[in-house]
Amino acid sequence: MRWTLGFMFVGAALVAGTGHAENSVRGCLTAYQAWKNAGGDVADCLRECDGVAVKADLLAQCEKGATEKRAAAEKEKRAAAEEPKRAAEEKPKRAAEEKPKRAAAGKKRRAAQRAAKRTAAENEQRAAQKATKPAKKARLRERIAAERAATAEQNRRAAAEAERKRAAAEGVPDDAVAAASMNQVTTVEPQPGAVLFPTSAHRPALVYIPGTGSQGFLMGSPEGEHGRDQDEDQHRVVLSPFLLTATEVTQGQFAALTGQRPSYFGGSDALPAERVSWYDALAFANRLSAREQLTRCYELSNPKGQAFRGLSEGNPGAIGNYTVDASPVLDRFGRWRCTGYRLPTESEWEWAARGGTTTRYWHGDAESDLAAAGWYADNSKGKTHEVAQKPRNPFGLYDVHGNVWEWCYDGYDPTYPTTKQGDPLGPRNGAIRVLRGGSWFLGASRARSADRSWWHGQVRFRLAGFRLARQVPPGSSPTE
Ligand SMILES: [Ca+2]
Ligand SMILES: [Ca+2]
Repeated sequence: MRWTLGFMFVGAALVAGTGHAENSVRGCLTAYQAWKNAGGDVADCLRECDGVAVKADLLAQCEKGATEKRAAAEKEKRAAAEEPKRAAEEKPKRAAEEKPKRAAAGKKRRAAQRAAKRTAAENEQRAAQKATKPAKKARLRERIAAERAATAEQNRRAAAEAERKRAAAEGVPDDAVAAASMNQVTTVEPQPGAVLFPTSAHRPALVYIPGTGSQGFLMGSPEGEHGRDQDEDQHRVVLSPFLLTATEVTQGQFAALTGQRPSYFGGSDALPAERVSWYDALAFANRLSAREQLTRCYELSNPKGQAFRGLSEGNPGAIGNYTVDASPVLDRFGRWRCTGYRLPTESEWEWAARGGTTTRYWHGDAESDLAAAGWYADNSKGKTHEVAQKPRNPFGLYDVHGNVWEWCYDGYDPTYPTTKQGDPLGPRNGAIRVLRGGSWFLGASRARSADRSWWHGQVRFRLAGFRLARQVPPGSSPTE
């Protein structure tokens, strides 16, 4: 800065041309102004003008400038010094100003949070309501099912009561008497195949089928058996003794008991009854039980609670809309409680058909053995044959291979149990029922002792008939 002043001073001196002192004063004044304008120190100003006759106003101006400058500096200093204080003073003020703002913001935030919470709660509630809807539906379904079951049970009881009254009128002993008599011990063990009850007008002769003993028999076929199916896995089954009709129920017997001739083939009463459904077979069994003053083995009723008696009450020849409830009459151990007639179970059928053998047919393994023992596709000439035209098996049974296919009680389950079974009933429910032994229409594989087949229980077709089983009455003795 000093050089500037010097320059200005020299410049002013050159411009001035009159009187050294006057020029010097003006020069100093000018320089001072310039100096001051440029922010220079007053002390410097005075020094620069030192030695020159400085007028009082110049000094005063210098003083004033210096004072102003100091004041400005001091003000600035004070301001700087006061800044923290001011800030400190302003802080609570600002805080006071901001407090309501913050409070408002907090309030807003909390409200938003509450709203979010509420929304979440509402969503949860709605979700819960949604979730309970299916549960409500399920409960409703359950209630409807329970009501239906109750109605069915009511109907069943009504039908059972009606049947009981009818049976009582016909002189049939009630179940309690029958059950008590069944608890008596059979003292004489009949020979396998012994005829315990001879043929009657209404049914074939009944032969004695021995029990298997505690080791059971091997049900099913060995893996290498020719014509074997996948559903024949071998497993042990223990069976109690029972009675079985020596032949299929004949057309004559069916007509004698029911007054009906549903069969396709004709010409002889000794032909097996066919075109009877599984339900018809059960109804026939119940009717035969009543006829012989035995207790029935099935509760058969339609949804209206009316007893089902077979054929004429059904839907003749039709596949379809049977809704007969076929409940077996069992004790609390799941065993037959009845003294009357029933379809053999699938395992009873196989045990009886084998007659103690393990070959494909009871007569042997070859197809010629089948031809010797039964009527099948290759020797039947396309029709059924009078029962008992072929030799009987070791348990006294005719036509277990071929002639008519035989309904068994069991529902069909393609998977056999793997554990040892005792008097198994098989699946009790299901529209599909087991058929055994092949028929006049079917090939050699279907006629095997182990073959399992099935069809809808309500179907009536010319391939299928049945034979009946019964408990061994106490004290039974052979009639021949
Ligand atoms: Ca047969
Ligand atoms: Ca099969």
